[in-house]
Amino acid sequence: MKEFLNKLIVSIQKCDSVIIMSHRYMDLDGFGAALGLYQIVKKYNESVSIIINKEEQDSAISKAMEKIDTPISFLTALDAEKRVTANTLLIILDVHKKEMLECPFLVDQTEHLVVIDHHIKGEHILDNVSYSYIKDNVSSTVEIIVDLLKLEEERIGSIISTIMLAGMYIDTNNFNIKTTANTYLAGAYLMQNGANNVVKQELFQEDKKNIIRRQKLLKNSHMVNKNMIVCVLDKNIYTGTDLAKIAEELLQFEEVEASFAIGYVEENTVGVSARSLGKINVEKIMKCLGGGGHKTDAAARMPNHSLNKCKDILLEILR
Ligand SMILES: [Mn+2]
Repeated sequence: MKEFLNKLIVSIQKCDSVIIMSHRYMDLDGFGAALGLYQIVKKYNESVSIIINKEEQDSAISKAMEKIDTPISFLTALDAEKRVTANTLLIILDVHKKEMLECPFLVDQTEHLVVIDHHIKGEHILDNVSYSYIKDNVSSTVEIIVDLLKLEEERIGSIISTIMLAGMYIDTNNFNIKTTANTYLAGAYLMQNGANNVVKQELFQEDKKNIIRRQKLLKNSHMVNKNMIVCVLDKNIYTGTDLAKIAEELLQFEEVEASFAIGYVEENTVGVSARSLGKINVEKIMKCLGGGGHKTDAAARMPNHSLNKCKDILLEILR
């Protein structure tokens, strides 16, 4: 890791500017990691920005952004496209597949590409990466960034520490999945830097109506093969985040090793969100539906399909 950090610092100093980018539908792990890394980059290069997408923003990230009390340069995809040159260092966080990036086209516009990720390496890895740090035994990208911050002996503010801690909570399902001694040490470091659990909870708070609506939908779920659960939503249109949250909640049910939430995300387009505790590879299953993702966390979108038809196809694959 020390070697990686030294290399990264050289790249940061050598390049004209640095752009940090995560995956589409960025989550708090990607966002927290970006904010933490920003603190390191800023020390060596003043020209650093983080790409955000306000149109598809997670409500927790919108709340987090309102709380940030230090100047951070955020860019839209459009701004980034104007800003990027062949001598821009593009650092990609929490993802290593081109098709999942917030702005996949940026990758072809620079010669300096670094990836930091904690997902199991799949096919379609970005091909023009200069070098990378991909460790799939680490809980979250935030955990990797905390280790870099420790090496740099860099202190971070209370709000950013809180957002980073929230990212760790998301990716570990409250320190239950992929959690090691080092995960707790990273959490401890964030607490030492002023992370606040009350503020963290505020980031996760949601509209009461939303939560109740989701809880009601959980009733429409049934077990498949004794270790998987499928929840079929009603005919209303839901967001990808709704589906993901339902799939996550289903993992709390006894005997469930993998969960699937299926519902309309647009008229005539059905979305499926899948989660696994680790044994069942849901990426493989989502690939059969034309989707993708990671072993424990994947999704698919099926245009021109009815909900019933999609449910039947999914059940066929599961059985
Ligand atoms: Mn992550």
